Amino acid sequence: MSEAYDPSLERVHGLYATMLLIRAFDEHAGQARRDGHLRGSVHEYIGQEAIATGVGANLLKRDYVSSYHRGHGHCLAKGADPVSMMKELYGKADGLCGGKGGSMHVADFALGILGANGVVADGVTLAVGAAQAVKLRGEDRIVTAFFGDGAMNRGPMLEALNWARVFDLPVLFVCEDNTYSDKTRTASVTGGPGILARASAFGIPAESIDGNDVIAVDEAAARLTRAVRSGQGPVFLHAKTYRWRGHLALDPGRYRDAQEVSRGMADDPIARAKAWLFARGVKAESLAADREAAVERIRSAVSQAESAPWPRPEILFTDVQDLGAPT
Ligand SMILES: Cc1ncc(C[n+]2csc(CCOP(=O)(O)OP(=O)(O)O)c2C)c(N)n1
Ligand SMILES: [Mg+2]
Repeated sequence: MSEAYDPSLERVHGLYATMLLIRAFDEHAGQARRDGHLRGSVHEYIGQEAIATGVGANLLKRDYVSSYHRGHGHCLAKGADPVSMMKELYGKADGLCGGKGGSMHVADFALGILGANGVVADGVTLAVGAAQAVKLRGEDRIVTAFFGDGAMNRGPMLEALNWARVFDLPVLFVCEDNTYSDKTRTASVTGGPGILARASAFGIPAESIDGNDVIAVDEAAARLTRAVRSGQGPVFLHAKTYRWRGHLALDPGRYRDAQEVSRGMADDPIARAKAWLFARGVKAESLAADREAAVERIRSAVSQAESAPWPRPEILFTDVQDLGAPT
């Protein structure tokens, strides 16, 4: 960690509150899917909150982010409204995407959120395309691409890394390494010396951090976003974490060793930030109240989403592209 980085109590407290909001959102989303209140795929981000939170805290409203199927945390950390997001998950008319996207396609262009994305690694190529537009137009913004360890084994990922380097594009690549690609241990299907080596092979500066330490993520993201903003081209952050739940809300995840899961869950990014704050004098009651406030905010978002109107059937035929002409 660099000497200059010394986060204030307020900053870490804010990071803690964001992580609580993300966790409360996904605790509800996962349960609502298991209870049959939501349709489609829901991928919980539980256990990985420090990454979106620490990176998001260093992004500006005008910056772009692309996300992937496990995307709720990235959208919330970039400032998406939890009520509009929850309505989107429930498929309601005034959800962020009019109820047409659902969990895997939340987007909010007004906040630079280019979208979650169900196709592994495709959000990354989208981010690089956006970064090329930013550079061609001479705009003062950067692009962050969030993706999983599994994405590193797809062809478009390698094209994206190459393109970003060749054109020195303003991209922060953030690989969230939660050990798994669906039901497969990623290491068992990955050749060569690993993720960092792959990014480095394209000439992109790359580093690994403890992705469950929100302070370490914030420090790295502050430094790396500064580097990207200065025009030096792409950088790559590899953040180690662990996926607490099954791949999807409906996956009980029984293919994993119970001891491994308990070890993973013992390293809780929220508990770690809480301990840091407690050691510096923040009262236990105040930290518990933060948790209750996040849960209450999500409870309210859910009740608004439940009572919101459904889309009209006619919207099925809007936003449809027909031979290049939007109809
Ligand atoms: C191109 C493509 N291939 C396969 C899938 C099916 N699939 C969905 S998620 C996933 C695993 C992705 O793993 P990772 O990128 O590590 O993200 P994580 O789910 O661990 O967050 C796979 C194979 C897909 N959605 N897209
Ligand atoms: Mg993974």
